[in-house]
Parts: sequence; C-alpha cells; structure tokens
Amino acid sequence: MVLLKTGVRGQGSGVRKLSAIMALILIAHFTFLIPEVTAEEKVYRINIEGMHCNMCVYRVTKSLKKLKQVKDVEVDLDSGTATVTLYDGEDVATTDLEEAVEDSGYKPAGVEVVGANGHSPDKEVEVGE
Ligand SMILES: [Cu+2]
Repeated sequence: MVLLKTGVRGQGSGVRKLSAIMALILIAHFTFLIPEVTAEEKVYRINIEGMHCNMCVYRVTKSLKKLKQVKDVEVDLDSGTATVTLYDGEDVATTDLEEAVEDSGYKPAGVEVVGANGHSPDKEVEVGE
C-alpha cells in the first residue's frame, strides 16, 4: 500500500505532463475538425453561355446570390462557369440555379455537383429526412 502511494506521488509531474500532451492532442483534433464542418457546404458548377464581359459576370453573380441557400458565387468569364457554394447543410434544385442564370439574361448549359468545397463528390453522404 505504502509503496503504491509513494509510487503514484512520484509520478505527479509525469501526470501533469501527460495532461498537457492530452490537451495538445485535443487542440490538434479540433483543428482537424474545422475543415470537416465546412466540407458540408455543397458546391455546384454551372456552365453558362453568352457571357462576354465583367458586366455579364456581375449580372450572373447578382442573380445567383438572390437564392437564399447561396453563400458564395464565383463566375469565371474565360471558362464560362459559375461556381456556387451553398451554406452548410443547404441544398438547392439545379433548376433553381438554371432559372437564376436565365433571369440574368444568359443560357445555362449544364449544372454539376463538384462536391464539398470543390473536393471529390464521392465524399458526399445523403442524409435522410
Ligand atoms: Cu457583358
């Protein structure tokens, strides 16, 4: 008994060191969790025909941003695409995206899911209602 007690007491600083390591592991763990949270943002890419200049880009961007699920829109004039990022856990009908493009005066030519933040779509999990 006595031996055991002194043994435990002797490890006091060791235990403190261990808690510090545990805390570091926890912090590291949470740091890794952050990208996972944002990975729930769905990203769509829309091919758009008829855009010629920055005014076109502006009009398409403005129209897509009117959708309440849309967090961010990036239109690339050279490739004729709009990359639309939704808010966490939100989804949108591709027809709504196409309508938004049409409303701005341009022609949608296909919508694809490019995954979570542009990463591979196979990571997506359909969650039941
Ligand atoms: Cu233009």
